Formats: sequence, C-alpha cells, structure tokens
Amino acid sequence: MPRETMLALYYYPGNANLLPHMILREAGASFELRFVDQPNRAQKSPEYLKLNPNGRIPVLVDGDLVLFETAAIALHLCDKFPEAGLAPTLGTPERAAFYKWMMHLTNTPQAEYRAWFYPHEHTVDEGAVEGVKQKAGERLNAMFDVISAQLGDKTWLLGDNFSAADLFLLMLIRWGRAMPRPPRTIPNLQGLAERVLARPAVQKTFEIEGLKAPFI
Ligand SMILES: N[C@@H](CCC(=O)N[C@@H](CS)C(=O)NCC(=O)O)C(=O)O
Repeated sequence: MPRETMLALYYYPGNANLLPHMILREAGASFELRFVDQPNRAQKSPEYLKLNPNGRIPVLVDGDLVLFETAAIALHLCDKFPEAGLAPTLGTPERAAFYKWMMHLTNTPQAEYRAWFYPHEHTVDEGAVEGVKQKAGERLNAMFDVISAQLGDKTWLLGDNFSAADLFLLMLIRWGRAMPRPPRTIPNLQGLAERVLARPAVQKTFEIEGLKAPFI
C-alpha cells in the first residue's frame, strides 16, 4: 500500500484509540482524527456500523483499508512506519516476545476490562452487576500481578527496547486508575507508565485527546 494514503482514526478521548493514536504520533504520521460521540452511541449509528459492524471504537481508515480491532490497527501501523522502531525485526526472538505481549494485552486484560466497564453485558440479573464488576476487578488485579512480575526491573516489556507493547500497557494501566487497587499501585507498573508518559509523542496524544491528570 502506498505510504501517502490518507489515514483517519475514529476516536473518543481515552478509549482504545489511545494506543493507535500514540503510535501515529510516535511515527510522526500525518493523519486525521474523527470524533465518535460515544456517550450518544454514535458508534452504533448506521454510518459507523459500516466501518465496524461491532459498533466499537476505534477504527482506522488507511486509503481503501478500513480496519477495526485495536491490536490489529497497532500492528498495521508498526508495519507501515517501520522507521519508528515500535516493533522488533521480523523473525527474531524479540519479535516473538512482542507478539506475545500484544496478543496477551489485547485478549487478556483488555478483554477483561470489558466486564469491568460494561458489567451489565455479562449478566441478565441486574442485582448481579456489582458482583460481575468486582470479579472482573479481581481478575484484572491478578493479570497485572503477572505482568508486573514479568516486567520486573526491566525498562520496557521487551527489555532495553521500547515498543508499541509499552504504549499498550500504559493505556491499560490508565484504564484501571479508579479501581480499588489501581494498576499503578502494583510494583513496577507505575515506573513503566511514567517512562511512557514522559515521551513527547505520548504527551501530545494526551493533550490532543483532552485527557487531564491524573493520567494513571
Ligand atoms: N476488541 C475491540 C474492543 C473495542 C472496545 O471495546 N471499545 C470500546 C471503547 S474502549 C467501545 O467502543 N465502547 C463503546 C461500546 O461498546 O458501545 C478493540 O480492541 O478494538
């Protein structure tokens, strides 16, 4: 696909678009942001459902390509802007570790957050909603404990080299900031989040999305 195709990211401040948005800014890409009025359910409108039939945010438009799923968008952008160095060289053990983290973060904590933020989707019993949320929080805690232990005292998830997986982890740490045991309070995670937050591209992303402190 030619590099000069028009890129547009459908977003709502702080939603899962945060990851591809940070990647686009890390890469110095030209792109357009298209606001989706999430509180008013614009993601369920007929126009948006043509882009993502699941009615979820984000979507990336890259020329004729219309892509949903945050992790897929992130991986595509890493491939499209290799000079940004957000993914290790193909075929290396580091690349395999990168895939591990991208897959783990999307199908484990990110998926679990769905139950935390949308507990009513997980039960038909209104009285069970709080319990669903509490259990989701407990599972998220356990997941972040594992991530914390795996990260240890390394600078980044992959060791010495920063990658899109660190941006992904920052987004997930941030999402838990109002939990009874926020991820930032779990060893190693605050340090990682602060290192990612110190990056100018990340600061710009937060500023443009209008996200206010505390960020995590
Ligand atoms: N697996 C999807 C999940 C996306 C998702 O759940 N997005 C949330 C915002 S973070 C959303 O669209 N929520 C509104 C809704 O479900 O109506 C992805 O990674 O793109």
